Amino acid sequence: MTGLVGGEAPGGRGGAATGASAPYIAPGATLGVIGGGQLGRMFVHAAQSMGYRTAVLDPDPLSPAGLVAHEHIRAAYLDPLALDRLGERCAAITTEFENVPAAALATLAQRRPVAPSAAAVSVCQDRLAEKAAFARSGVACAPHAAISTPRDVERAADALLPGILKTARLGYDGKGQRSVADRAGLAQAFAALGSAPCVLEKRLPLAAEISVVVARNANGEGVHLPVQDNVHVDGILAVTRVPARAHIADATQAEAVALATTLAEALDYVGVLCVEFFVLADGSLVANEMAPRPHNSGHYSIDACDLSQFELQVRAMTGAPLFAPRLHSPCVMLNLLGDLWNGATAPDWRDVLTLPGAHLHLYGKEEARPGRKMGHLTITAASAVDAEARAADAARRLGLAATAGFAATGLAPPIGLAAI
Ligand code: AIR
Repeated sequence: MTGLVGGEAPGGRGGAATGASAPYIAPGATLGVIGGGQLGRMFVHAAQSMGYRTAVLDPDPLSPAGLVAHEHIRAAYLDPLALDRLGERCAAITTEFENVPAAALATLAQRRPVAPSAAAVSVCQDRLAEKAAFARSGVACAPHAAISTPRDVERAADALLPGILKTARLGYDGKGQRSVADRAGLAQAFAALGSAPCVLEKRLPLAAEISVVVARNANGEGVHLPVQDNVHVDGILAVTRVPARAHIADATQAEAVALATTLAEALDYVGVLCVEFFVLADGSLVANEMAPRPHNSGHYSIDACDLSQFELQVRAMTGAPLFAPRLHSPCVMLNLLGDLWNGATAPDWRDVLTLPGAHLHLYGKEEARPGRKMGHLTITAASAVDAEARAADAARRLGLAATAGFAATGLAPPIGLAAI
């Protein structure tokens, strides 16, 4: 199950689907996505390569997905005319961003298949609802408390400190999060987050962070990508390795897949769902959060698997057969954040493009801001050792290895090259 392949979800009726009862939407139809960021852009690429027309709803005239779709509806997510037009145009609709209101999906669902459902998305959009869903499925998560008022700040249990204060809604890529050491810090962080409803989570000693991307269709058939081994720097994903490194036991990975599958089934989920887990020192798993869409940690699947998370998103929403993705090349994915840009000037990519197995993905974002995801680089190789060495080389060539916090990724300078 683990190692080089993904698989059929345990307990699911996965693998090649036969006798599917949900309607199949054939190529030629238009598929819609609400949200026009990089995840929407990679969905559009996958849908187009499979012969679908595409429509994107996003207010930003320069949204990465809007720029490449057949049609870009430039309007607010809840604009009734825009939703009407999307519903009229599209045979099925999906989403790509937690900021897309679930109500927009609910409106469209009156008319067209929407995957994932508004109900599933709304659970994933609210950290408290998400933790309640974990609890209902018997999935452990970090000790936590709701913090909505100054009184909650005073009353929070000492045992939750030091902790991390996270806004209950709308946080992504490290946004809406503050590390807090003590109660005074908690009060400051709550004020800094605009006194919005928050969740205080106890800071746990992590041995590793992993994630599982599952895909499930309307017939209840599920598959998953191989488990991702992730390293975050400053709350933003920096590096994903697949296969996971040796300190993440096969049994731990198998358990993560089983838990992610249980959650997808409990939500009666249709589409692509990513569940992030903390691995504690004793190998036990604690669920961190769920994303109701493809995930940054699954981007490697475009270049390293025979079925990508974006193609899975298309297949799940169109009722096409699902098969278990197979990792054909060990890989390391490096995120390319706006910090690498010098003002409006991008790095000179030529140096990194000389590396065999380097797959560069740039999202076409106009403005490079620190911490903003501008692209990613996946290095595929014949062995995990080679992928690791070449990724370290790529990080050095890009100047990534010299950035603050990069040492935490564990990517060592390649043998034979001067220490970074
Ligand atoms: N995204 C969604 N949740 C987490 C992330 N990273 C993607 C989506 C969204 C885009 O990031 O594709 O549309 C927003 O990126 P930005 O840089 O414009 O904030």
